[in-house]
Amino acid sequence: MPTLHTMGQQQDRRSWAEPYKIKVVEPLRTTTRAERERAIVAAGYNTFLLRSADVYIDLLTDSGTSAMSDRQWAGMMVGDEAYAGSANYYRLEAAIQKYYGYQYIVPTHQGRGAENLLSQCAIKPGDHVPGNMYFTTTRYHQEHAGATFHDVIIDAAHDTSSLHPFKGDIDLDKLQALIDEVGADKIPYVCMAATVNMAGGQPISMGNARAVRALCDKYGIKIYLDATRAVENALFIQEREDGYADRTLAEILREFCGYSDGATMSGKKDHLVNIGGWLATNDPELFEEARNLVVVYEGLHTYGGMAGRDMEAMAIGIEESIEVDYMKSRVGQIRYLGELLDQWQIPFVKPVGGHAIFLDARAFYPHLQQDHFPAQTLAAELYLDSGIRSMERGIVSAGRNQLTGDHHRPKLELTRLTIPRRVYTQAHMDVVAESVKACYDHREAVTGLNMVYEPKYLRFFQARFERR
Ligand code: PM9
Repeated sequence: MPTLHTMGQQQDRRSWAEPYKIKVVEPLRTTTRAERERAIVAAGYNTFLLRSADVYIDLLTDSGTSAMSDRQWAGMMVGDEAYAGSANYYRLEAAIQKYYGYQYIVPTHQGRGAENLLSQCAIKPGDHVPGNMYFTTTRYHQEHAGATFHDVIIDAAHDTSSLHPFKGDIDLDKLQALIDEVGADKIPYVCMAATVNMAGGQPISMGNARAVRALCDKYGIKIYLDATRAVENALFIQEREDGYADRTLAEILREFCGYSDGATMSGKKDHLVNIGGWLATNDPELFEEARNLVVVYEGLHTYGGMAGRDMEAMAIGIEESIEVDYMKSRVGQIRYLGELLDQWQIPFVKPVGGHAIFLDARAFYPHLQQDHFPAQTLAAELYLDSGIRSMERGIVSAGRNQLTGDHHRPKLELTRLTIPRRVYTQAHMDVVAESVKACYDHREAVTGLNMVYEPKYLRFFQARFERR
Protein backbone atom coordinates (compact mmCIF):
# COMPACT_ATOMS: atom_id res chain seq x y z
CA MET A 1 0.00 0.00 0.00
CA PRO A 2 1.36 3.47 -0.73
CA THR A 3 2.14 5.62 2.27
CA LEU A 4 0.97 9.18 2.57
CA HIS A 5 3.04 11.54 0.59
CA THR A 6 4.71 8.99 -1.63
CA MET A 7 1.75 9.44 -3.95
CA GLY A 8 2.61 9.77 -7.56
CA GLN A 9 6.25 8.89 -6.93
CA GLN A 10 6.87 5.25 -7.63
CA GLN A 11 10.07 4.56 -5.76
CA ASP A 12 13.29 5.71 -4.08
CA ARG A 13 12.16 8.95 -2.63
CA ARG A 14 11.79 10.27 0.87
CA SER A 15 8.28 10.90 2.17
CA TRP A 16 7.13 14.41 2.78
CA ALA A 17 4.71 15.67 5.40
CA GLU A 18 2.22 18.43 5.97
CA PRO A 19 4.01 21.78 6.37
CA TYR A 20 2.40 22.44 9.78
CA LYS A 21 1.93 20.79 13.15
CA ILE A 22 -1.15 20.57 15.37
CA LYS A 23 -1.49 23.04 18.26
CA VAL A 24 -5.18 22.77 19.22
CA VAL A 25 -7.34 19.67 18.97
CA GLU A 26 -11.09 19.11 18.88
CA PRO A 27 -12.30 15.73 20.16
CA LEU A 28 -14.28 13.53 17.77
CA ARG A 29 -17.25 11.47 18.88
CA THR A 30 -17.97 7.99 17.64
CA THR A 31 -21.50 6.62 17.61
CA THR A 32 -23.14 3.20 17.45
CA ARG A 33 -24.92 1.94 14.35
CA ALA A 34 -28.26 2.20 16.22
CA GLU A 35 -27.58 5.86 17.03
CA ARG A 36 -26.68 6.58 13.41
CA GLU A 37 -29.79 4.79 12.20
CA ARG A 38 -31.93 7.08 14.39
CA ALA A 39 -30.01 10.18 13.30
CA ILE A 40 -30.23 9.56 9.54
CA VAL A 41 -33.97 8.77 9.72
CA ALA A 42 -34.53 11.99 11.71
CA ALA A 43 -32.51 13.83 9.03
CA GLY A 44 -34.70 12.45 6.24
CA TYR A 45 -31.65 10.67 4.75
CA ASN A 46 -30.18 14.07 3.95
CA THR A 47 -26.67 14.55 5.34
CA PHE A 48 -27.24 18.34 5.42
CA LEU A 49 -29.90 17.77 8.06
CA LEU A 50 -27.69 15.78 10.44
CA ARG A 51 -26.44 17.44 13.61
CA SER A 52 -22.67 17.68 13.49
CA ALA A 53 -22.54 16.21 17.02
CA ASP A 54 -23.72 12.95 15.42
CA VAL A 55 -20.93 13.01 12.79
CA TYR A 56 -17.55 11.33 13.19
CA ILE A 57 -15.46 12.50 10.20
CA ASP A 58 -17.12 15.42 8.47
CA LEU A 59 -16.49 15.43 4.72
CA LEU A 60 -19.69 17.31 3.86
CA THR A 61 -17.78 20.25 2.49
CA ASP A 62 -14.49 22.10 2.34
CA SER A 63 -16.46 25.34 2.70
CA GLY A 64 -15.74 27.29 5.87
CA THR A 65 -14.33 24.15 7.51
CA SER A 66 -10.60 24.96 7.33
CA ALA A 67 -8.30 25.05 10.34
CA MET A 68 -6.87 28.55 10.61
CA SER A 69 -3.19 29.09 11.34
CA ASP A 70 -1.74 30.71 14.46
CA ARG A 71 -1.01 33.77 12.30
CA GLN A 72 -4.65 33.99 11.28
CA TRP A 73 -5.85 33.67 14.89
CA ALA A 74 -3.38 36.38 15.88
CA GLY A 75 -4.82 38.48 13.06
CA MET A 76 -8.29 38.08 14.57
CA MET A 77 -7.03 40.03 17.58
CA VAL A 78 -6.30 43.06 15.46
CA GLY A 79 -9.83 43.19 14.11
CA ASP A 80 -10.86 46.80 13.60
CA GLU A 81 -14.61 46.62 14.13
CA ALA A 82 -15.36 50.14 12.95
CA TYR A 83 -18.60 50.23 10.99
CA ALA A 84 -16.95 52.18 8.20
CA GLY A 85 -13.43 52.18 6.78
CA SER A 86 -12.01 49.28 8.84
CA ALA A 87 -8.22 48.95 8.54
CA ASN A 88 -8.72 45.22 7.90
CA TYR A 89 -10.76 45.97 4.79
CA TYR A 90 -7.86 47.90 3.28
CA ARG A 91 -5.46 45.06 4.06
CA LEU A 92 -7.83 42.59 2.43
CA GLU A 93 -8.28 44.84 -0.60
CA ALA A 94 -4.49 45.10 -0.97
CA ALA A 95 -4.05 41.30 -0.74
CA ILE A 96 -6.69 40.67 -3.42
CA GLN A 97 -5.19 43.33 -5.68
CA LYS A 98 -1.72 41.88 -5.22
CA TYR A 99 -2.47 38.18 -5.72
CA TYR A 100 -5.53 38.25 -7.99
CA GLY A 101 -4.77 41.48 -9.81
CA TYR A 102 -8.27 42.98 -9.91
CA GLN A 103 -8.74 46.69 -9.40
CA TYR A 104 -12.02 47.09 -7.50
CA ILE A 105 -13.20 44.93 -4.59
CA VAL A 106 -16.61 44.58 -2.93
CA PRO A 107 -16.58 42.36 0.18
CA THR A 108 -19.52 40.00 0.84
CA HIS A 109 -20.52 37.60 3.60
CA GLN A 110 -19.71 34.59 1.34
CA GLY A 111 -19.56 33.54 -2.31
CA ARG A 112 -23.28 33.60 -3.08
CA GLY A 113 -23.47 37.19 -1.87
CA ALA A 114 -20.99 38.10 -4.60
CA GLU A 115 -22.90 35.98 -7.14
CA ASN A 116 -26.09 37.84 -6.27
CA LEU A 117 -24.42 41.23 -6.77
CA LEU A 118 -22.77 40.25 -10.07
CA SER A 119 -25.96 38.69 -11.43
CA GLN A 120 -28.10 41.68 -10.49
CA CYS A 121 -25.62 44.20 -11.90
CA ALA A 122 -24.70 42.43 -15.14
CA ILE A 123 -27.71 40.34 -16.23
CA LYS A 124 -30.91 41.52 -17.93
CA PRO A 125 -33.98 39.28 -18.28
CA GLY A 126 -33.65 37.22 -21.47
CA ASP A 127 -29.84 37.06 -21.30
CA HIS A 128 -27.79 33.88 -21.64
CA VAL A 129 -24.84 32.92 -19.43
CA PRO A 130 -22.45 30.20 -20.62
CA GLY A 131 -20.32 28.42 -18.04
CA ASN A 132 -17.99 25.45 -17.61
CA MET A 133 -20.61 23.30 -15.90
CA TYR A 134 -22.93 24.84 -13.36
CA PHE A 135 -22.56 25.46 -9.67
CA THR A 136 -25.78 25.35 -7.62
CA THR A 137 -25.79 28.83 -6.05
CA THR A 138 -24.12 30.48 -9.06
CA ARG A 139 -26.71 29.20 -11.52
CA TYR A 140 -29.52 30.03 -9.10
CA HIS A 141 -28.53 33.70 -9.02
CA GLN A 142 -28.05 33.84 -12.79
CA GLU A 143 -31.51 32.37 -13.37
CA HIS A 144 -33.06 34.51 -10.65
CA ALA A 145 -31.77 37.59 -12.49
CA GLY A 146 -33.51 36.36 -15.66
CA ALA A 147 -30.75 34.54 -17.55
CA THR A 148 -30.69 31.09 -19.11
CA PHE A 149 -27.61 29.08 -18.17
CA HIS A 150 -25.72 27.05 -20.82
CA ASP A 151 -23.13 24.40 -20.00
CA VAL A 152 -20.19 24.81 -22.42
CA ILE A 153 -17.66 22.57 -20.69
CA ILE A 154 -15.82 19.96 -22.79
CA ASP A 155 -17.56 16.58 -23.09
CA ALA A 156 -14.78 14.79 -21.18
CA ALA A 157 -15.97 16.56 -18.02
CA HIS A 158 -19.14 14.46 -18.05
CA ASP A 159 -17.18 11.21 -18.33
CA THR A 160 -15.99 9.94 -14.94
CA SER A 161 -13.32 7.73 -16.51
CA SER A 162 -11.77 10.23 -18.94
CA LEU A 163 -8.20 11.05 -17.90
CA HIS A 164 -8.16 14.43 -19.64
CA PRO A 165 -5.75 16.58 -17.55
CA PHE A 166 -7.96 19.69 -17.79
CA LYS A 167 -11.54 18.48 -17.62
CA GLY A 168 -12.64 21.98 -16.61
CA ASP A 169 -11.81 23.43 -20.04
CA ILE A 170 -14.44 25.33 -21.99
CA ASP A 171 -15.38 23.88 -25.39
CA LEU A 172 -14.75 26.80 -27.75
CA ASP A 173 -17.05 25.32 -30.41
CA LYS A 174 -19.93 25.13 -27.93
CA LEU A 175 -19.28 28.73 -26.88
CA GLN A 176 -19.08 29.89 -30.51
CA ALA A 177 -22.34 28.05 -31.31
CA LEU A 178 -24.10 29.82 -28.45
CA ILE A 179 -22.81 33.22 -29.59
CA ASP A 180 -24.05 32.46 -33.12
CA GLU A 181 -27.42 31.33 -31.82
CA VAL A 182 -28.34 34.06 -29.31
CA GLY A 183 -26.01 36.91 -30.30
CA ALA A 184 -23.12 38.39 -28.32
CA ASP A 185 -25.29 41.24 -26.99
CA LYS A 186 -27.38 38.68 -25.08
CA ILE A 187 -24.33 37.26 -23.30
CA PRO A 188 -23.37 39.60 -20.44
CA TYR A 189 -20.40 37.43 -19.48
CA VAL A 190 -18.93 33.96 -19.61
CA CYS A 191 -18.86 32.36 -16.17
CA MET A 192 -15.51 30.55 -15.92
CA ALA A 193 -14.90 28.40 -12.85
CA ALA A 194 -11.47 27.29 -11.63
CA THR A 195 -11.53 24.51 -10.53
CA VAL A 196 -14.89 23.05 -11.60
CA ASN A 197 -16.54 21.77 -8.45
CA MET A 198 -19.42 19.75 -9.94
CA ALA A 199 -17.10 18.04 -12.45
CA GLY A 200 -14.99 16.69 -9.58
CA GLY A 201 -12.76 19.65 -8.71
CA GLN A 202 -11.28 19.50 -12.21
CA PRO A 203 -8.92 22.25 -13.41
CA ILE A 204 -9.07 24.53 -16.41
CA SER A 205 -5.85 25.11 -18.32
CA MET A 206 -4.10 28.43 -18.86
CA GLY A 207 -4.19 27.80 -22.61
CA ASN A 208 -7.96 27.41 -22.51
CA ALA A 209 -8.47 30.55 -20.42
CA ARG A 210 -6.32 32.45 -22.92
CA ALA A 211 -8.31 31.08 -25.86
CA VAL A 212 -11.66 31.90 -24.24
CA ARG A 213 -10.38 35.46 -23.71
CA ALA A 214 -9.43 35.74 -27.37
CA LEU A 215 -12.84 34.50 -28.51
CA CYS A 216 -14.72 36.79 -26.12
CA ASP A 217 -12.59 39.77 -27.20
CA LYS A 218 -13.78 39.25 -30.79
CA TYR A 219 -17.34 39.86 -29.61
CA GLY A 220 -16.82 42.23 -26.68
CA ILE A 221 -18.06 39.63 -24.16
CA LYS A 222 -16.81 39.87 -20.57
CA ILE A 223 -15.46 36.96 -18.53
CA TYR A 224 -16.13 36.58 -14.81
CA LEU A 225 -14.12 33.96 -12.96
CA ASP A 226 -15.45 31.88 -10.10
CA ALA A 227 -12.15 32.09 -8.24
CA THR A 228 -13.28 30.01 -5.27
CA ARG A 229 -10.57 27.36 -5.80
CA ALA A 230 -8.34 29.19 -8.29
CA VAL A 231 -5.17 28.60 -6.25
CA GLU A 232 -5.82 24.85 -6.34
CA ASN A 233 -6.29 25.28 -10.09
CA ALA A 234 -2.91 27.01 -10.25
CA LEU A 235 -1.20 23.94 -8.77
CA PHE A 236 -2.64 21.75 -11.55
CA ILE A 237 -1.36 24.21 -14.16
CA GLN A 238 2.08 24.13 -12.56
CA GLU A 239 2.08 20.32 -12.52
CA ARG A 240 0.51 19.59 -15.91
CA GLU A 241 0.84 22.44 -18.38
CA ASP A 242 3.92 23.01 -20.52
CA GLY A 243 5.86 26.10 -19.58
CA TYR A 244 4.56 26.46 -16.01
CA ALA A 245 6.68 24.01 -13.98
CA ASP A 246 9.07 26.79 -12.94
CA ARG A 247 6.47 29.47 -12.35
CA THR A 248 5.24 30.17 -8.81
CA LEU A 249 1.60 29.68 -7.86
CA ALA A 250 1.37 33.45 -7.38
CA GLU A 251 2.61 34.09 -10.92
CA ILE A 252 0.25 31.50 -12.36
CA LEU A 253 -2.71 32.91 -10.45
CA ARG A 254 -2.01 36.47 -11.63
CA GLU A 255 -1.72 35.41 -15.26
CA PHE A 256 -4.86 33.28 -15.03
CA CYS A 257 -6.98 36.03 -13.45
CA GLY A 258 -5.61 38.41 -16.07
CA TYR A 259 -7.77 36.65 -18.68
CA SER A 260 -10.93 37.68 -16.85
CA ASP A 261 -12.68 40.98 -16.16
CA GLY A 262 -13.44 40.18 -12.56
CA ALA A 263 -14.34 37.39 -10.18
CA THR A 264 -16.69 36.12 -7.53
CA MET A 265 -15.07 34.44 -4.55
CA SER A 266 -16.14 32.20 -1.73
CA GLY A 267 -13.29 32.87 0.70
CA LYS A 268 -14.47 29.86 2.69
CA LYS A 269 -12.39 27.61 0.45
CA ASP A 270 -8.97 28.70 -0.89
CA HIS A 271 -8.65 31.55 1.62
CA LEU A 272 -8.57 29.21 4.64
CA VAL A 273 -11.23 31.06 6.62
CA ASN A 274 -14.59 30.12 8.07
CA ILE A 275 -16.63 32.91 6.50
CA GLY A 276 -16.37 35.62 3.85
CA GLY A 277 -16.25 36.34 0.15
CA TRP A 278 -15.87 39.10 -2.39
CA LEU A 279 -16.73 40.38 -5.83
CA ALA A 280 -13.89 41.92 -7.83
CA THR A 281 -13.97 43.73 -11.14
CA ASN A 282 -11.89 45.91 -13.40
CA ASP A 283 -15.04 47.61 -14.71
CA PRO A 284 -15.61 50.96 -12.92
CA GLU A 285 -19.30 51.08 -13.85
CA LEU A 286 -20.09 47.61 -12.57
CA PHE A 287 -18.07 48.40 -9.44
CA GLU A 288 -20.06 51.57 -8.82
CA GLU A 289 -23.34 49.68 -9.03
CA ALA A 290 -22.18 46.68 -6.96
CA ARG A 291 -20.69 48.94 -4.30
CA ASN A 292 -24.06 50.62 -3.99
CA LEU A 293 -26.11 47.40 -4.09
CA VAL A 294 -23.97 45.69 -1.42
CA VAL A 295 -25.42 48.01 1.24
CA VAL A 296 -28.88 46.54 0.53
CA TYR A 297 -27.93 42.88 0.90
CA GLU A 298 -24.69 42.56 2.85
CA GLY A 299 -23.57 45.70 4.69
CA LEU A 300 -21.43 48.74 4.05
CA HIS A 301 -18.95 48.44 1.17
CA THR A 302 -15.99 48.24 3.57
CA TYR A 303 -17.22 45.12 5.37
CA GLY A 304 -19.93 43.45 3.25
CA GLY A 305 -21.19 41.23 6.05
CA MET A 306 -17.80 40.30 7.48
CA ALA A 307 -16.41 41.37 10.83
CA GLY A 308 -13.11 43.27 10.71
CA ARG A 309 -11.36 40.24 12.25
CA ASP A 310 -12.75 38.00 9.49
CA MET A 311 -11.25 40.28 6.83
CA GLU A 312 -7.88 40.21 8.58
CA ALA A 313 -7.89 36.40 8.77
CA MET A 314 -8.80 36.29 5.09
CA ALA A 315 -5.99 38.63 4.06
CA ILE A 316 -3.51 36.37 5.88
CA GLY A 317 -5.17 33.22 4.48
CA ILE A 318 -4.66 34.49 0.94
CA GLU A 319 -0.91 34.65 1.54
CA GLU A 320 -0.84 31.19 3.11
CA SER A 321 -2.89 29.61 0.32
CA ILE A 322 -0.36 30.60 -2.30
CA GLU A 323 2.53 28.71 -0.60
CA VAL A 324 3.33 25.71 -2.75
CA ASP A 325 4.23 23.33 0.10
CA TYR A 326 0.84 23.88 1.64
CA MET A 327 -0.98 23.42 -1.66
CA LYS A 328 0.94 20.24 -2.50
CA SER A 329 0.01 18.69 0.82
CA ARG A 330 -3.60 19.79 0.38
CA VAL A 331 -4.01 18.11 -2.98
CA GLY A 332 -1.65 15.27 -1.96
CA GLN A 333 -3.99 14.24 0.84
CA ILE A 334 -6.85 13.84 -1.61
CA ARG A 335 -4.65 11.85 -4.00
CA TYR A 336 -3.68 9.60 -1.10
CA LEU A 337 -7.34 8.81 -0.43
CA GLY A 338 -7.82 8.19 -4.16
CA GLU A 339 -4.97 5.66 -4.25
CA LEU A 340 -6.41 3.79 -1.29
CA LEU A 341 -9.77 3.49 -3.06
CA ASP A 342 -8.15 2.53 -6.32
CA GLN A 343 -6.60 -0.61 -4.86
CA TRP A 344 -10.16 -1.96 -4.37
CA GLN A 345 -11.35 -0.74 -7.82
CA ILE A 346 -13.90 1.55 -6.22
CA PRO A 347 -15.32 3.82 -8.94
CA PHE A 348 -14.66 7.55 -8.61
CA VAL A 349 -13.98 10.52 -10.87
CA LYS A 350 -10.50 10.41 -12.45
CA PRO A 351 -8.12 12.16 -12.39
CA VAL A 352 -8.42 13.10 -8.72
CA GLY A 353 -9.43 16.75 -8.43
CA GLY A 354 -8.42 19.53 -6.08
CA HIS A 355 -10.75 19.38 -3.10
CA ALA A 356 -12.54 16.06 -2.95
CA ILE A 357 -12.96 12.48 -4.08
CA PHE A 358 -16.18 12.17 -6.05
CA LEU A 359 -17.50 8.60 -5.85
CA ASP A 360 -19.29 7.50 -9.01
CA ALA A 361 -22.65 6.47 -7.56
CA ARG A 362 -23.99 5.24 -10.92
CA ALA A 363 -21.14 2.74 -11.17
CA PHE A 364 -21.39 1.98 -7.44
CA TYR A 365 -25.09 1.09 -7.69
CA PRO A 366 -25.70 0.12 -11.34
CA HIS A 367 -29.00 -1.48 -10.27
CA LEU A 368 -30.48 1.86 -9.07
CA GLN A 369 -32.27 4.24 -11.44
CA GLN A 370 -31.32 7.90 -11.18
CA ASP A 371 -34.85 8.63 -9.86
CA HIS A 372 -33.98 6.56 -6.81
CA PHE A 373 -31.15 8.92 -6.01
CA PRO A 374 -28.02 6.71 -6.02
CA ALA A 375 -25.65 9.45 -4.82
CA GLN A 376 -27.98 10.53 -2.02
CA THR A 377 -28.30 6.85 -1.09
CA LEU A 378 -24.55 6.35 -0.98
CA ALA A 379 -24.09 9.39 1.27
CA ALA A 380 -26.66 7.91 3.69
CA GLU A 381 -25.07 4.43 3.56
CA LEU A 382 -21.63 5.82 4.30
CA TYR A 383 -22.98 7.69 7.28
CA LEU A 384 -24.72 4.55 8.53
CA ASP A 385 -21.55 2.50 8.16
CA SER A 386 -19.16 4.75 10.06
CA GLY A 387 -20.57 8.21 10.86
CA ILE A 388 -18.66 9.77 7.95
CA ARG A 389 -20.62 12.62 6.38
CA SER A 390 -20.43 13.20 2.63
CA MET A 391 -22.64 15.06 0.14
CA GLU A 392 -24.81 14.28 -2.88
CA ARG A 393 -23.74 15.93 -6.15
CA GLY A 394 -26.15 14.45 -8.67
CA ILE A 395 -29.81 14.70 -9.61
CA VAL A 396 -30.88 16.22 -6.27
CA SER A 397 -28.26 18.99 -6.47
CA ALA A 398 -29.08 19.63 -10.14
CA GLY A 399 -32.67 20.66 -9.28
CA ARG A 400 -35.40 21.22 -11.84
CA ASN A 401 -35.57 22.87 -15.23
CA GLN A 402 -37.24 26.24 -14.60
CA LEU A 403 -39.32 26.04 -17.79
CA THR A 404 -40.44 22.39 -17.90
CA GLY A 405 -40.40 21.59 -14.18
CA ASP A 406 -38.62 18.27 -14.88
CA HIS A 407 -35.59 17.13 -12.95
CA HIS A 408 -32.31 18.18 -14.53
CA ARG A 409 -30.69 14.79 -15.15
CA PRO A 410 -26.92 15.26 -14.95
CA LYS A 411 -24.73 12.55 -16.40
CA LEU A 412 -22.64 12.75 -13.25
CA GLU A 413 -24.27 11.14 -10.23
CA LEU A 414 -21.63 11.64 -7.57
CA THR A 415 -21.14 11.41 -3.83
CA ARG A 416 -18.50 13.85 -2.67
CA LEU A 417 -15.94 13.13 0.05
CA THR A 418 -14.78 16.70 0.56
CA ILE A 419 -11.56 17.23 2.44
CA PRO A 420 -11.44 20.24 4.77
CA ARG A 421 -8.13 22.10 4.68
CA ARG A 422 -5.51 21.33 7.38
CA VAL A 423 -8.09 19.44 9.49
CA TYR A 424 -7.75 15.66 9.09
CA THR A 425 -4.76 13.32 9.06
CA GLN A 426 -3.62 10.31 7.06
CA ALA A 427 -5.22 8.02 9.65
CA HIS A 428 -8.60 9.66 9.03
CA MET A 429 -8.18 9.04 5.31
CA ASP A 430 -7.50 5.34 6.04
CA VAL A 431 -10.73 5.10 8.06
CA VAL A 432 -12.67 6.84 5.29
CA ALA A 433 -11.32 4.50 2.61
CA GLU A 434 -12.19 1.42 4.65
CA SER A 435 -15.74 2.64 5.21
CA VAL A 436 -16.22 3.29 1.49
CA LYS A 437 -14.99 -0.26 0.85
CA ALA A 438 -17.47 -1.67 3.39
CA CYS A 439 -20.30 0.13 1.52
CA TYR A 440 -18.96 -1.15 -1.79
CA ASP A 441 -18.92 -4.73 -0.50
CA HIS A 442 -22.60 -4.42 0.46
CA ARG A 443 -23.73 -2.45 -2.56
CA GLU A 444 -26.07 -5.06 -4.00
CA ALA A 445 -28.38 -5.02 -0.97
CA VAL A 446 -29.08 -1.30 -1.33
CA THR A 447 -32.50 -0.26 -2.68
CA GLY A 448 -32.39 3.54 -3.00
CA LEU A 449 -34.58 6.38 -1.73
CA ASN A 450 -37.78 8.24 -2.53
CA MET A 451 -37.98 12.02 -2.13
CA VAL A 452 -40.83 12.89 0.23
CA TYR A 453 -40.25 16.63 0.68
CA GLU A 454 -38.82 18.98 -1.91
CA PRO A 455 -38.17 22.62 -1.05
CA LYS A 456 -38.50 25.26 -3.75
CA TYR A 457 -34.96 26.67 -3.77
CA LEU A 458 -31.66 24.72 -3.86
CA ARG A 459 -33.49 21.59 -2.82
CA PHE A 460 -30.44 19.51 -1.93
CA PHE A 461 -29.94 21.48 1.28
CA GLN A 462 -33.29 20.61 2.84
CA ALA A 463 -35.01 17.83 0.84
CA ARG A 464 -36.17 14.76 2.80
CA PHE A 465 -36.15 11.13 1.74
CA GLU A 466 -37.39 7.72 2.83
CA ARG A 467 -35.99 4.26 2.14
CA ARG A 468 -37.56 2.41 -0.79
N1 PM9 B 1 -19.49 25.57 -2.44
C1 PM9 B 1 -19.41 23.42 -1.49
O1 PM9 B 1 -19.64 22.67 -0.51
C2 PM9 B 1 -20.72 25.22 -0.29
C3 PM9 B 1 -22.13 25.42 -0.66
S1 PM9 B 1 -22.93 24.14 -1.52
C4 PM9 B 1 -22.96 22.91 -0.39
O2 PM9 B 1 -18.80 23.04 -2.49
C5 PM9 B 1 -18.27 27.44 -6.00
C6 PM9 B 1 -17.42 26.78 -7.03
C7 PM9 B 1 -18.55 26.82 -4.80
C8 PM9 B 1 -19.37 27.47 -3.84
C9 PM9 B 1 -19.74 26.84 -2.64
C10 PM9 B 1 -19.86 28.76 -4.16
C11 PM9 B 1 -20.74 29.50 -3.21
C12 PM9 B 1 -19.56 29.32 -5.36
N2 PM9 B 1 -18.77 28.66 -6.26
O3 PM9 B 1 -20.98 28.81 -0.18
O4 PM9 B 1 -21.83 31.03 -0.83
O5 PM9 B 1 -18.03 25.62 -4.57
O6 PM9 B 1 -19.54 30.83 0.06
O7 PM9 B 1 -20.01 29.97 -2.14
C13 PM9 B 1 -19.86 24.79 -1.43
P1 PM9 B 1 -20.64 30.16 -0.69
